[in-house]
Amino acid sequence: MKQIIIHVDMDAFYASVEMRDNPSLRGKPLIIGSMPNERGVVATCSYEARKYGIHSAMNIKEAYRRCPNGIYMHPNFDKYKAVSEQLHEIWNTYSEASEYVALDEAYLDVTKQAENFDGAREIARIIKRRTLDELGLSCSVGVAYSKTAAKTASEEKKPNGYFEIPDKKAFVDLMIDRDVRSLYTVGVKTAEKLYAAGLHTVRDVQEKQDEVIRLLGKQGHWLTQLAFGIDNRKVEPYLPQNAKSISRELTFQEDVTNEVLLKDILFLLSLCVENRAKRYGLYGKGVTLKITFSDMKRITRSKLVVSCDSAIEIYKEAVQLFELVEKRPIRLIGAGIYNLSTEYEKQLSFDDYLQDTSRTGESELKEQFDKMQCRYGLDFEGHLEQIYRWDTLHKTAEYMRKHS
Ligand code: TTP
Ligand code: MG
Repeated sequence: MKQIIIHVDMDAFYASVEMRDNPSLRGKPLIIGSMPNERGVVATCSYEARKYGIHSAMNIKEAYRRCPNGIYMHPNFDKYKAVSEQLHEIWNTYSEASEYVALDEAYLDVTKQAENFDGAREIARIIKRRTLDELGLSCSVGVAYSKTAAKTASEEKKPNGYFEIPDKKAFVDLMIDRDVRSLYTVGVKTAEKLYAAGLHTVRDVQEKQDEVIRLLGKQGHWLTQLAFGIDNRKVEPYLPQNAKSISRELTFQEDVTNEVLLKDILFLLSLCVENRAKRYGLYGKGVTLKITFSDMKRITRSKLVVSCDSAIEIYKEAVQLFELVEKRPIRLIGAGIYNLSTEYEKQLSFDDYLQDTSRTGESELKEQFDKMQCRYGLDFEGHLEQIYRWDTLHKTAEYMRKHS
């Protein structure tokens, strides 16, 4: 079936929102992420900052070396989330199905509404216009016959871009002499494998299909299809229960060995996970613990549980997993739930008849809050909103680390 797909992607999203709300930041190299004196990375940066070679996921120290005069800011996720919801309203007006890929990015199936590429061009124009007029933000839009081509098109003229790729031939003509990296889903590691085998361009992938499949297996098959512009995937509307997991993690400014502190942090992370799970009405049938040690070795431990969405349950399971982990200095710790479902599944034991009243673990929760108040002198229970926020959670954790 013929499809017409729009891919929308906001320009320098977090940075643009901050510049919109604070005109003194406009036209300057603005870097959103960690602070230069902290550990961490760049989330994104303004196009002015990109001139210094700064990009998403770059170590913040490296960014600072390149641009010491830049303006550095922590992200404000609550704000970006709110903007994202306003964007969804605009996008949903014009599409049959909207697949949100990130806060600032979506695929829109406009096959019906647009009828043809002229119609899609008009929808794209309206979306760009409304995004600017109503939200004060610019975006780049691609219109194409497939998801990959639409994504490629939206990147083609960034920022504030518009580009069309009407059919496979147009896609192949555009891509044929480009580096394999320009085929989306080819990351650094895959590219290295291809380069090592002498395959550099999309043309090489087209001409040496067997070789690509031999090197990369299933992914190789998908790549050879892409090299010919073949991608029949449909736009999958976002449903919260399709999310694979809900988790939160935290990187310390200095490595931590204190187990009491680490468990207390697991409790705060569990509160954040609960908050998100409840917002979407989701239960997890598994709990995960994630750790990065000081030498960057990463581990994930997980455990199947009865349906769970409460902080105290997540916390208790995560602590059990934690007890089994080797004791070494820890750089990052995270907790989460997976195997999500919108249904609460009751256990089949007799105890469960009592469950609806005892399940929430009210008294255990209270006890944990009290213990932590004694340890750190902070009223956690009265400041849950701050715990849920990434930036204040970070500050709280650092305070706890210094006072433990
Ligand atoms: P992107 O759309 O990849 O980047 P962007 O919108 O900032 O810039 P561009 O104009 O190139 O599209 O990601 C959207 C947001 O997601 C970005 O503003 C910040 C966040 N993000 C991270 O936090 N870490 C990352 O590594 C990336 C890539 C993005
Ligand atoms: Mg973007």
